[in-house]
Amino acid sequence: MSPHLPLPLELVVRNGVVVTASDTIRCDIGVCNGRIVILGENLPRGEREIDAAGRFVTPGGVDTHCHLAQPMTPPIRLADDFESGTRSAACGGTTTIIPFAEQKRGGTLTHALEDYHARAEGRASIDYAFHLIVADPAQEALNEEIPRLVAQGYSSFKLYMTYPGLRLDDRQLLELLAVAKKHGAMAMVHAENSDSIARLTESLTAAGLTAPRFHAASRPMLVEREATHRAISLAELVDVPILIVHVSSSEAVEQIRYARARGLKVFAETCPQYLLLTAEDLGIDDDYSGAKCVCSPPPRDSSSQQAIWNGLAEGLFTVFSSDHSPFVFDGTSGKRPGGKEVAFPYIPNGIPGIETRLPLLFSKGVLEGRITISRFVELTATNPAKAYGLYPRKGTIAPGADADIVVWDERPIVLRNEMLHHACDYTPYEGMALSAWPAYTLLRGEVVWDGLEFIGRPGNGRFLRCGLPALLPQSRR
Ligand code: DUC
Ligand code: ZN
Ligand code: ZN
Repeated sequence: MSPHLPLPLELVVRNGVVVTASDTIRCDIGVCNGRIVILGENLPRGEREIDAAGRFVTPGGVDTHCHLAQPMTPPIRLADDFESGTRSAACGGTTTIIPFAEQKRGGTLTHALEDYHARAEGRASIDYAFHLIVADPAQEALNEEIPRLVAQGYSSFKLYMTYPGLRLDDRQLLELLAVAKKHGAMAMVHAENSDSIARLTESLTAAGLTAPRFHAASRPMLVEREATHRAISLAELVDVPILIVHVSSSEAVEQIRYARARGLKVFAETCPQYLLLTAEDLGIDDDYSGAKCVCSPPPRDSSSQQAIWNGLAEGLFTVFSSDHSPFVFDGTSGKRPGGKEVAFPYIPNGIPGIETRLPLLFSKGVLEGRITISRFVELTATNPAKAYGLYPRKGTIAPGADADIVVWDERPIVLRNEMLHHACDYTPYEGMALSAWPAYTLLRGEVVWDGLEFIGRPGNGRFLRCGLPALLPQSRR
């Protein structure tokens, strides 16, 4: 035993099968002051003990794409604020999130951040950082504000190629990619071709094709493929890494493969909805319940699902996030704005998934043999932490890391919305058979979920300043 080991240990997680992105080791984990201080066999008794009893133990999940408390145009409102959203995350094994602080056109990023900090303060029960959403790249933002914010720990920004109010043109994208290059930030890109979507939407609605399922027809794979290719090309021109978020389709996967084959530093993220839902979940007739699965990009078909699974298994994807963007189905503030069934262009985009992200991938990916458990850890914790400069404090189980830990319970579960802790009134995965759920989630050594109840505390989540991305070993990025 190391002579410098603080004794007694505050907590020992004993007899687990501890998994990191590279190893699977049967050992105990010793924790002091909320940090892991030792991994070893037969550690001395701790002040508190958790018996992992031979079960898998993985790093707390790092969900680097979720939307909480983001202001919307009334009556539309996101179902989850920082209190319900982080509670839900913790109960599904996630201990760090990076939601978005969205700049409004005419407003500053600094103002957006002040607003989002106030929304999180006193409410978050797990740790959090912020990505910026740059909607108004004026010279002041490009030359002064973004560089200052990157240095202050906001080292990633999302760029939208679609959505009124957010969409950037190619020149603006190039300017922002150049800023990312100069200051070492990570540019995240929402890749869909805006004008194509607008034209298709107009033709569909003019023909009276307004049911939720036509959302998928208004954003076919081609619009994602084209925008993905363009984003890759613009990043190549500037010579900067990018991360393409929520990749949904086999055609976008082809573009990522193309980029990798050219040796470009193009990273990709995907989400559970693109593995487990298809366009049929938006309705095979004009049933409005398909609105529950309206998100962008939309779910595709079984061959896209397979292409995404292949990409996850092979290491083509870097990050697996939830894109949690919850809107209630009933009531007036969500999928039925004002209490009415509306034409698909007016259905708020997004689905809940912050709590189900890890159990879905663990069950359908690891336990059904599609990905290894180390790959699961890499996709859900290690790489997200590296991509946004939070590693090795977050995203691994190693001495010096925060003691953010999940102990897995393998048992049959039928997923029901009533089991979940978000403020949304449905899950798109209702009735799905799972084979595991976290038995414990620990945040900095404190149990926040004990398999039955949320026992975290709003306000206990800490704001994290992100360093520069560290996905590429050979360079500072
Ligand atoms: N698409 C996004 O780009 N963001 C939130 C939800 C969605 O469906
Ligand atoms: Zn997006
Ligand atoms: Zn999103």
